Amino acid sequence: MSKKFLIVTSILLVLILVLSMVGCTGKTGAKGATGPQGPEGPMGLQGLQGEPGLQGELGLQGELGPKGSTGAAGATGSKGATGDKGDQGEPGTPGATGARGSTGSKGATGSKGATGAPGAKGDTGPAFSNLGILLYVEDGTKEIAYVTYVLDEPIALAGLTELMFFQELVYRGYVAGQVNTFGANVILGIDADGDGIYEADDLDWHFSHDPAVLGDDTFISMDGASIDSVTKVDALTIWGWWTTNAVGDGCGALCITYPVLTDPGNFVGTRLTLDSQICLIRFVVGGSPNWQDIAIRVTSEMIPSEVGVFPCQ
Ligand SMILES: [Ca+2]
Ligand SMILES: [Ca+2]
Repeated sequence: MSKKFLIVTSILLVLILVLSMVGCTGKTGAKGATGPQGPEGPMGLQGLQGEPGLQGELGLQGELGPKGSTGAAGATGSKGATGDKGDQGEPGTPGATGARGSTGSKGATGSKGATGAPGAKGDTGPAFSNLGILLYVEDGTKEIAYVTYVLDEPIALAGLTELMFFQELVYRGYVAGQVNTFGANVILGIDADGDGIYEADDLDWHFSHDPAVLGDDTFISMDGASIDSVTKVDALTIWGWWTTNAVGDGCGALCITYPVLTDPGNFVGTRLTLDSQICLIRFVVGGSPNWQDIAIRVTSEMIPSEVGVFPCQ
């Protein structure tokens, strides 16, 4: 705008100067009438764009808005996962012992059981003649050879009605001054105190005559019948049965045949009674000078429990 204005102004001044120079030569005429107004000049050029203005200041914070209404309740949540198993608790204190209950009534007697089947037949035992036992002593003052038969059930004195055996002289040495003709002796072990146990060590007693080895029991002994070759002996008919005295330190002088032993009158001064029970039977060789370097075989129908020589060698 201002540039266009300068150009118009300059043109006007130049025109005025030229007109002045022309006038200087004549008289100055009358002042001309005012010319008509010139046409409007063209529009000036647009000015350059101004610089950007400075940034305005931050406005003030608005006031707090109104409070909102309460919202609707939320939906129920899903069930939680199961927790880990807890540790085991401490053992509880034992309870007090209960009182003992009353005794129940006695039950009825049961019925008798059925009779069992018969047992199998046992093996046939050895033949009578094969049961011989050889009894040998070198010096009967120091030893006794024996075979023992322990009875399955004790037998009362009066209950022994037979005691038969064979004896055979197998060997006999010559010993100066000794008769050496006795056969085997028989010993009956007696449970004198009735406790069911035979406690006497009758073999030891033949040498010791010590009451202590009898315990509370005793024995009865048959002195041997004489022997020459083979002899059948019915022991209960042999004269010469004896037992210990009541104290147990010597012989009770019976010296009778066996059946008389059942007479209580013969028990005086001994340990025997009518109730005395025989627990075992022995056949023996030895126990006195009457047996020297002699071997005798005895044979009976009883089954031996033990064979040996006392004292053990
Ligand atoms: Ca006894
Ligand atoms: Ca006893």
